[in-house]
Amino acid sequence: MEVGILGRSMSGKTTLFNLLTGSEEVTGAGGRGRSHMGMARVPDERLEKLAALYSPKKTTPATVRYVDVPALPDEHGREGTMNLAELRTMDALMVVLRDFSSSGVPHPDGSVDPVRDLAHIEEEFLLQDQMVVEKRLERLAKDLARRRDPGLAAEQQVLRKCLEALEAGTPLRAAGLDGSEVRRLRGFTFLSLKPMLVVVNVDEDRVGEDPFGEDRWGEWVGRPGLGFTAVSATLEGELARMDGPDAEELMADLGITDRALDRVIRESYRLLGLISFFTVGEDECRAWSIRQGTPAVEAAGVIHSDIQRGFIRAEVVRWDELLEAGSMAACRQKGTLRLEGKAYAVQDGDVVHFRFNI
Ligand SMILES: Nc1nc2c(ncn2[C@@H]2O[C@H](COP(=O)(O)OP(=O)(O)O)[C@@H](O)[C@H]2O)c(=O)[nH]1
Ligand SMILES: [Mg+2]
Repeated sequence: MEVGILGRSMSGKTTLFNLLTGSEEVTGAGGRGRSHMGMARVPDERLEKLAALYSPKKTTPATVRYVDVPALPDEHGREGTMNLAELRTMDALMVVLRDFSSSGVPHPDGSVDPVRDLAHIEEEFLLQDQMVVEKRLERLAKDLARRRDPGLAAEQQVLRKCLEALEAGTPLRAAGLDGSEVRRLRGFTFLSLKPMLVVVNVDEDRVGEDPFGEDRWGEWVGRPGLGFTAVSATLEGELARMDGPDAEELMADLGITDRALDRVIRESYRLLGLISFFTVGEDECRAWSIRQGTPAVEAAGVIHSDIQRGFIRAEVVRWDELLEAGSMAACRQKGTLRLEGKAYAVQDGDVVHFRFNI
């Protein structure tokens, strides 16, 4: 599962990518053109508390994989078109919008306007998706004239619904498609269907404010499949370079209680449709990523294919019930430890011990 980072050049993509993933890629004009991949750890208080109970040798959080996808350079080496081919391969997108005023950093359009920049990107996505839909519908009409094929007819029906939405300026995320329709569309890798996190990179002195309360954001906030968060890449960089206590002092001075980067990662994870279950023990406490609704036997396979193959049952307890009881054995005595079968849909926050036999 990958999140592609996109946006205008000099909006802070690479700065944020480095902070999220602990990378050291070149920022500014020098870093243009090439994309790079890195992993961010998903901050999770539940895992930290479980680790405090078990004092394991190793604690392994869930991760989100980010790809910094800059625009393709034009023939003069300046910002060209979006790298749509690469963005199409991503599971979710994170668009970085410049809302900081620094005169030292030129905006490619000469003025700072994050809502305009977002609208341009969305328009381009709609246009690209519409071209794909129209081309496919033409082909389908020809094929269906030659032979009736129920599969193709169903595809045509879904694509007509898509075309109607796109012509009305509605991204496919918000087109009211149901699960089976979305599955049918998977092969098209539509850009406007991808969940998207909108990250507004604000001036340092505005970190305490909520920019999305402003009128200009009104028509965007609350749209399906979109998440919104504000960060100051500069401030996050300063906090990252500080020791824990110093960082906390600065945050207290600024009146902020949580780290914007943590919010970005958690929100990315949510938009990817991922939830975490935990395994615990003296060797390792670990968070594992699954999609909502994953049956226990498949969740077992995320850990190891042998555990999936030899699955007998899952012993499950909620993370907070385990913390309260102090051990799996105590949960068993209290009756909070459940025995679940293959089909059990593993829940976010479940601590699972798989019984298996190979
Ligand atoms: N003042 C200010 N400058 C920033 C901020 N974020 C990034 N920059 C600067 O803007 C320039 C472009 O940043 P970069 O991350 O390379 O942008 P990219 O082209 O989107 O990858 C660099 O010189 C950064 O130091 C910010 O929040 N505030
Ligand atoms: Mg860059």
